[in-house]
Amino acid sequence: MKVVALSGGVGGARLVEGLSRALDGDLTVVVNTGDDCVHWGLAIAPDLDTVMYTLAGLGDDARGWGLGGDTFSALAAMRALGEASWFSLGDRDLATHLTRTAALARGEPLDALTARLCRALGVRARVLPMSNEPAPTLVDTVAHGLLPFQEWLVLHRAPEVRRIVLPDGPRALPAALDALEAADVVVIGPSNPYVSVEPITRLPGVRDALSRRIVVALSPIVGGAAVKGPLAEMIPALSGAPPSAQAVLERYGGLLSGFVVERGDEVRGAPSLATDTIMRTRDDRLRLAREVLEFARGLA
Ligand code: FO1
Repeated sequence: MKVVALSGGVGGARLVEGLSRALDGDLTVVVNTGDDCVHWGLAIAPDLDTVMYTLAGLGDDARGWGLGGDTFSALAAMRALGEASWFSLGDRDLATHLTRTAALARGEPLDALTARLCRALGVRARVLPMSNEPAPTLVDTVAHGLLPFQEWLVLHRAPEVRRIVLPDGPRALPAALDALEAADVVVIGPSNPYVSVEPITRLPGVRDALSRRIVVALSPIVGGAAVKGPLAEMIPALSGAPPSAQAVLERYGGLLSGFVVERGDEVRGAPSLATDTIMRTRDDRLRLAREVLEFARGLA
C-alpha cells in the first residue's frame, strides 16, 4: 500500500513515525514549510527537522522538536553577545541549519538537501518539503499586526489571531503532487489545520489531487482542548465556533473520506473512527498508525 502523509510539526511527526513502522509499503511524507524562517542568518525548517529527527529516532521526546539530549551553549553565547535568544537552537541541531544554509546558498534545492540529510540520518521514508520555494505563513494578530509564524508562536507566545495569511505564489513540489496522484491513502496527521495543513493543501494542484484519493485525518482537538499548541484559542477566533473535533472536521470542508477522533468526541458529516489518539509512547504511535491504516482500508 502506498501512503502519503501530510505533516506539520510534533503531532504529525509522531504519527508518521508510527506509520513508518506499521507499513511494509512505501511512505512519503509531505511536510509544511510555512513555518520556515531565517534566524542568526541560518535557514531553519522546523517541521522538516521535526519529521526527520522523529523518523530517525533522534528527536527530543518531551519537547517534540529539536534533538534529544542537545545542549544550548551556542544559544547562551549568542545571548551574551546581545543577539536574539528567543528561538532555542540546540548545539547539535545547528549542524542541520548550517548544512541547509550552505546548500541553499549554493543553489541546491530544498528537496534534494532534505533527501541528503535524511539519508545521512538513516531515515527510510521519503520526506518531501511541500515546495522548493519560500512559502512563509504570516499571522495577523490583534495586538501586533502581521507577524512571521515563529515570531507569533515562539517570540510572542501565540497572541490572539485575526487571520492567517498564506502566500499566493509558491508552487507545490512536483514530486509531492506525483506522490499524491499515486497514493492509495493520504493521512493528515493531528496537526493544526490553519497553520500546518492548509499551507500544504492550498498549494495549486494539491486539493485537486486529494479530491481523487481516500483521505483520512486525525483530530488535533481532544475533549475540546488542543493536544499541543494554540489551536483551541485559534478555532473560536477564526471560525466563531467553540474548539471541538467537529469544528476541525468542518474546517476541512469535504476534503476527508474519514476522520479519526478521540473516544467520546463524536462528529457528524464524515465516517469516523473513535479511538485513543494521544501518542504518549512509541507503542501508542504504532498502535494508532495501524488503526488509522485499517480504517482507511475499510473506506477504500
Ligand atoms: N518551539 C518553541 O516553543 N520554542 C523554541 O525556542 C523553538 C525552537 C525551535 C528550534 C528548531 C526547531 O526545529 C523547532 C523549534 N521550535 C521551538 C518548534 C517550532 O517553533 C514549532 O513547533 C513548529 O514550527 C510548529 O510546528
